[in-house]
Amino acid sequence: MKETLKEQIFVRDMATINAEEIEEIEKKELELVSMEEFPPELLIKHPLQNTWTLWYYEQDRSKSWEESQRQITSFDTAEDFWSLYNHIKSASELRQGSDYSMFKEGIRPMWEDDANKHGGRWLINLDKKQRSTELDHFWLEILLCMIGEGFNEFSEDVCGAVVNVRARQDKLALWTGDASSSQSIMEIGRKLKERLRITSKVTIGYQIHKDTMVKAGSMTKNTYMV
Ligand code: MGP
Repeated sequence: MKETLKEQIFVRDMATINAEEIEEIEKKELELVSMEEFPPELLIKHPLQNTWTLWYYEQDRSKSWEESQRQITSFDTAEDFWSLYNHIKSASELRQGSDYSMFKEGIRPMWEDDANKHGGRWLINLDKKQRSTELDHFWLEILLCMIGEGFNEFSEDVCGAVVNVRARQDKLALWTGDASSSQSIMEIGRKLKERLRITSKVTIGYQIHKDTMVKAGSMTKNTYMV
């Protein structure tokens, strides 16, 4: 039974999938599990501390950057995270110029949001060959670290994460809400490097959104580094 459903669920083009479709797929899956008569305790989902929203951005010259950000769906259990993750394209399969963003519910993945406007991001630049070796696994690890509140007492400062798939170089970023909170930022940066197993020889930088916003051609300066 399950096989049949799996066969029907193929990786969808994120430009066309919508929240109702995802809900429908999840409902069908749950019905199948119930039909196999698992005891009810095995059907209880594991709640997450926060509700998270997945966003998708695709370049569209007829729309503004902001209008091109599409809210896909929100989830608040571990099972619903995996259900979503398993049904969408991996980051490395996205069209170049696209982004995925995953933010706490209520925070838009943009500098202008109240939760982001005083914040910044830890940025990881990948070189071209890392798209096939590192991108998907780094992105998944960042997502798991966020939804599992893996930054310990500093998890509250985390707003979300973004992956930019670009011809020049792909980028991964972890956004935090208060660029003046140096202890929290440094702890989050250290944890991020540890979780991704980035060696101490490689340095990553934290950039304040206000600096990124106004950069003109040149690189944004790093306010913190680990
Ligand atoms: P980008 O998608 O973050 O990086 O920003 P990319 O494509 O690698 O380009 P680069 O500038 O880093 O080399 C691309 C452009 O999208 C920005 O220059 C802005 O015009 C727009 N943009 C990106 N972000 C994250 C925002 C945002 O938060 N708010 C608004 N208004 N525009 C944004």
